Parts: sequence; structure tokens; C-alpha cells
Amino acid sequence: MTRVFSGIKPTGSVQLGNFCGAIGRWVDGLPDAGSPAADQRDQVFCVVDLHAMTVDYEPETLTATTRQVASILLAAGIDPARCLLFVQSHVGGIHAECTWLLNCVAGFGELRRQTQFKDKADGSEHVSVGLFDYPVLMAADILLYDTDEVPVGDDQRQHVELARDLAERWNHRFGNTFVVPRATFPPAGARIMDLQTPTKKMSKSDDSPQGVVRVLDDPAVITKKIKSAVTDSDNDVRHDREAKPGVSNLLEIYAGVTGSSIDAAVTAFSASGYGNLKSGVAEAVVEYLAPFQQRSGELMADPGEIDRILRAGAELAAERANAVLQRTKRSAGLLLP
Ligand code: AQP
Repeated sequence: MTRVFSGIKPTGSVQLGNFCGAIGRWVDGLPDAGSPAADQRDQVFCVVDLHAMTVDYEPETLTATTRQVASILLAAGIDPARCLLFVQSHVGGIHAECTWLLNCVAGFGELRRQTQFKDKADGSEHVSVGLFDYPVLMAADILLYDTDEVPVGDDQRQHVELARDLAERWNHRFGNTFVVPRATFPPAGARIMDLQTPTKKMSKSDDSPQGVVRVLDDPAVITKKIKSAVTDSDNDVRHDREAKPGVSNLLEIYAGVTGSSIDAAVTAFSASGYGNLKSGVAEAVVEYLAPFQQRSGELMADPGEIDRILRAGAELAAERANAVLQRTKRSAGLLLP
């Protein structure tokens, strides 16, 4: 069985891109309920709250958002009977210790070149060491679960590449210790763009009320946002990210939520104008999110159950991650107690 790990930061209300790029595929890849593969819990998903602390945030908001993101994952179909779901800080000591070990082989230059660091640090008065070291913590998250595959959106490509590099460097220096992971991306929807600024990635922490579709938005709100999406001045429905970023983004969203190819999306709308394209995309998104929105409401009404699932997940995660941590420390020559 392929071992999978992926995470999501509780930095805001989950947006459509998080679903198209990552969460949808996490759910689709789960083994059948009751199968031997399900019992293995080889698919590991994490609400990465320690990563959320690397930018400005409010403590009370972080607590609530962490539980909300967990409930969204459960509602989406991240079934704790078929995979492992936990909160990063619940296993925080192990992840932090592994980060330290990896810090000792990571290079200052390669971290400084990470584009997400450059983007988030750009224009900030205070840039934390945590933001700088974020990719190493992410490498620890991945490597601690002997991960083969990391299903992510396109913006995480460079971070998974760094995790690979660090694993290979460690194995070369200290002997075979880590499984070397690889990132996987969806055929469509790997980088959903902001509806109002289609040259910029849709992000949950962005203050772009009309540009970001939140997965808990009311259907009428979703429809309004998509119908107000920025396009261009001709009326030609085709996929060309450079020349037609707005229209291409709508086609990507349609393909992402319907599971069709970009070509099929173009064929579906090429004879219609932008109005029909927007209506078709809005309908598809609302339909995609409807069952999930109902389940999410039910789950949020029982926070005790969410916490129970997360505690059980953390127990199993700690057991697994600790075994890998001990192996890693031994390989580095640390004297184990
Ligand atoms: N716009 C996107 N299109 C496709 N995939 C996306 N992902 C994020 N945005 C898009 C993927 O969602 C997963 C979880 O993301 P994350 O929470 O770990 O952090 P992120 O990549 O930084 O996502 P956001 O929404 O942009 O968060 P903030 O605003 O906090 O920076 C990842 O697999 C990511 O690739």
C-alpha cells in the first residue's frame, strides 16, 4: 500500500482551491471501508496548526479554526476508520525534534530561495524564524510517516521537493533512514486562482471577499462570486493561462469539481458565451459542495466528537512518528536512553 501524507493549515476558512488541489484527492484515494488496507491507516492527514503560527494570528481564532478545519475534513469524507487524522501540535514534540535534526542538514540558502517564504515575508515588518523554517517542519511532517506520496496543490511543489532533497541528503550522510517522498498533483485544479485577480492564487488567508470561494459559503453567495468573476473583453471560451487567466481559471474550476479534463470543459462551453460559462461553473461548484456542507453543519454541532477523533488520531500518529524519530536519532549517532 502506498503511504500518503498531506496537511492543511488552519489559517482561515477553507477555500475551493484547497479542495481541488488537495482534499478532494485525499478522499478519492481512501481505501474501501472495512478492507485490510483501511485497517492499515496508511493515509495520514494533518491539521498543521504549528505552521499556522508562522504568520500573524489570534490565539482564540486558531483554536476555533483548527476544530473547524478538522470538521471540514471529516465532512469531506476523511473517514477516521480508513485513515489517520490528527492535529500537528498534538504530536508537536516529535515533529519539532525531527525538525531540529533536519535543520542540521538543511541549507540557509535553499530555505531563503523558497518562493512561499519570499512571498509571505515580502513587505512584512517582522519575519519570524518560524516562517523561514516552515519548509523544514513540513519535511519533518512528511518524513516521520515513511511517506511515499504527498498529494498537494501546485504551490506546495517546492516544499515537497525540499523534503525529498533533505531525505536524500540525510540518507547519503547517515545511511538509509527516510523514505524519499514524491508530490502528486491533480490533472486539473492544481492552482485555482482568485476570481477577482486571476493572476494570483486563491488563498484562504487572503482578504478578497469576492475573489475567494469558501467551501462553507452559502450557495447563493458562491453563485454570486462566480458570476462576478473577472474575465476579459472578448467572448471566446478557451484555455490559455497567459492570455485568458480569468476564463482559464473558470475552466480549471469546472474540470476540478466535475472530475473532467480541461479539454472536456472547453468543449462543454466553447459554443456559449461567458455568461453561460459562469452559470455552468457556479452550478457545478454548488452541486459539488452541497452534500459536504450539510455534513459539516451536523459535525460542528458536536465538537466533543471531533475532539475525540483527533485525540485517537494523535495517539496512533505519535506511536508511528516516534518509531521513525528514534530510527533517525540512532542513525545520526545520538546516544539513545
Ligand atoms: N488555490 C489553490 N489551488 C489548488 N490547491 C491549493 N492549495 C492551496 N491553495 C490552492 C492546496 O491546499 C492544500 C492545503 O493548503 P495549506 O493550508 O497547507 O496552505 P496553502 O497552500 O498556503 O493554502 P492557502 O489556502 O493559500 O493558505 P494560506 O492563505 O494560509 O497561505 C495544499 O496542498 C495546497 O497546495
